[in-house]
Amino acid sequence: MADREDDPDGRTGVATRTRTKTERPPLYKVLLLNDDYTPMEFVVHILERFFGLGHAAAFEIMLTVHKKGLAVVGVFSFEIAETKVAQVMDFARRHQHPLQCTMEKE
Ligand code: TYC
Repeated sequence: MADREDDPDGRTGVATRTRTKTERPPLYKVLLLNDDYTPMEFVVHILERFFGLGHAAAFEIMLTVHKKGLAVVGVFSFEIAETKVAQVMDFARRHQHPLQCTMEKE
């Protein structure tokens, strides 16, 4: 390996060190944003349907978004968060509501 034409000085090689620390995958917050047009019941329905929240919890989060401008709806792995955001955005668009949902690394 050390005398190959593409490695005349033998400075490259295969890393063999074993990593013993297990890194946990990063988590992502899914955020719901307020707007002036999406009906409150529609937002509650979205929270029940895509986030598995009960009616009371869904209503409470919807009200927090309405009053504060945004709220964290849940924390997920990248792929799950991405799927939730896509489901919400798609459902809102299909019903012609301007509801916005985004994700942010925790
Ligand atoms: N502000 C909206 C209204 O008064 C309700 C609303 C709540 C919209 C939460 C978006 O993410 C949202 N109809």
